[in-house]
Amino acid sequence: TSIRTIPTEPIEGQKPGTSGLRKKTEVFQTHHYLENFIQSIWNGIGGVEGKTLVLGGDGRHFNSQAAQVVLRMAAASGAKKVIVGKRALLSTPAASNLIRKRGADGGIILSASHNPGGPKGDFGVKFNAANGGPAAEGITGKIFDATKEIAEFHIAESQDIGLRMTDTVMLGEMEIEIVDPVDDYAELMAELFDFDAIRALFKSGFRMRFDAMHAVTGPYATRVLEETLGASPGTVFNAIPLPDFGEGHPDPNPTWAKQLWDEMMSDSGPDFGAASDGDGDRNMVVGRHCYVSPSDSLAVLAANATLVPGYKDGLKGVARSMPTSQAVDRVAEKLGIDCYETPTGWKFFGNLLDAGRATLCGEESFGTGSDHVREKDGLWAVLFWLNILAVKKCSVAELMESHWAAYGRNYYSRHDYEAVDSDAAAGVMEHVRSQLTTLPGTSFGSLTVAAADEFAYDDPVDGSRAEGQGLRVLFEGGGRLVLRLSGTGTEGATLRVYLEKVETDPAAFGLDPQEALAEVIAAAETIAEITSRTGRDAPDVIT
Ligand code: VG1
Ligand code: CO
Repeated sequence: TSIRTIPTEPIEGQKPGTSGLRKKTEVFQTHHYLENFIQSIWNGIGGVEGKTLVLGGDGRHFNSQAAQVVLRMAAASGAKKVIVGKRALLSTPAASNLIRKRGADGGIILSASHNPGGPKGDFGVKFNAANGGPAAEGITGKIFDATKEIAEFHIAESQDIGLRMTDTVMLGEMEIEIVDPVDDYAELMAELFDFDAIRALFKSGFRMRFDAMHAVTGPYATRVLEETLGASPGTVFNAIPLPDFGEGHPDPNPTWAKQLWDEMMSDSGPDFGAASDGDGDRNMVVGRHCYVSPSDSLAVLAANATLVPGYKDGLKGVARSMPTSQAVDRVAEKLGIDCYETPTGWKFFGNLLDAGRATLCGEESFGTGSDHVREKDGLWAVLFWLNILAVKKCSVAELMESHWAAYGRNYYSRHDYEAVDSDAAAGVMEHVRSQLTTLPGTSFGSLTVAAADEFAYDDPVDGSRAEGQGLRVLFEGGGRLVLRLSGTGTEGATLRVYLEKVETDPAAFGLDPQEALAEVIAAAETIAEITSRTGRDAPDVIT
């Protein structure tokens, strides 16, 4: 195999965001765009010579072609081996698991996660480190620096490698091991959960629906839920991964998983519903007539963790991203364990998990995970719920009611304003920032501001500091208003407004969150002037 060195020039804007580099697919397909970024990853991590990497993606448009480029570039730069999922597929948590299990030096995940795919959709590339987790800020910073200095890239000349069968082949000196993308992951799930109990639950007539959203979790969910645990055939729907996700938006929430939602809100609906996103790291869980907010889900998993074999000895600690509701804080308090508050993005949980300070982590954005891998994990969260329900033998609604009765209810919602003019969105943030010192003591209806700040995080493990991680307005009594700009979008800016209110009166546990949060929502509008500054009179997505 001959190796070609091709001169190139830096391309602007290749800065990794909350979770890797995401751009329109057609941008990734323009001349040398992908090659520049991959070479910059190699350069930013000190080269890949002699290293073993894991490679896979969520199957979206351009996944296969991009995987071939990564293979040729890994070979050209002297990588020893690449372990790649069959058809270049790997869910994000499965990739994380493979990196750890095989002791690989890192991995490349080809995904834009919950963003739509297809020729007109989005594509993305993420680098995960040897711990299996998304590269920390120090590394993504070096990768970004490398994108600004790149002058050439190296690529092996070769025909496309056949990835349709498990096999081991060579590309020049580099070994390529093509593995079944589901096997190792399914094994890990069987170690963590009581599969017999879940099997018995399905046998007893418990009905479930899992919306794989035509994304990567289809094969994983079908194997584990239907083939291994005995859920009836057809439990998993939209199960075949498609390059454009069936023209859908692979984001598991009430808006985009509409079919599942409608089934769950019907009287004759199944007992339990779940959905996962493009790359399989997000989850939504819903009971019949009972939506579980991701923040509440994290709290429920923490409170019931010892019912599950993998966590029977208890939790070392828990962690949540700052905008995630404080429901899990109440549980940690009761359990007498530490609760960490990190910036948005899974990369901030890595050190806490590695250091054994936290066992469970979660984000309000439908992300939950544990120290079994270093990514959030959609199907894992669903199995955790099934295991708890199998032990407690109650409905999702009953479980939520008893949880709130014990801990109180943190009403929570996120309002997203998508593809907003970037300057207008920056204006909203600046306007709120300018009030941070004057807000404390001010009242909005019955709400009084106790404190306001811009969130910064000092990592307790390595001492690194992350600043500018969201604006917080904290109300007396525990309510909060948080604003931040998305770091995963590819069009204009997405403004995220996070709303929380703590309710301790059992008589008020049954409200619609939007009603319960009305005062916080009104305060957000007054403080942030969203309507007048963005020209939007309602959010695009409410979760
Ligand atoms: C969003 C979520 C964040 C999540 C990230 C990646 O980021 O808010 O909690 O970690 O997506 O999730 P942002 O910057 O757009 O708010 V995934 O499943 O899209 O990789
Ligand atoms: Co995802």
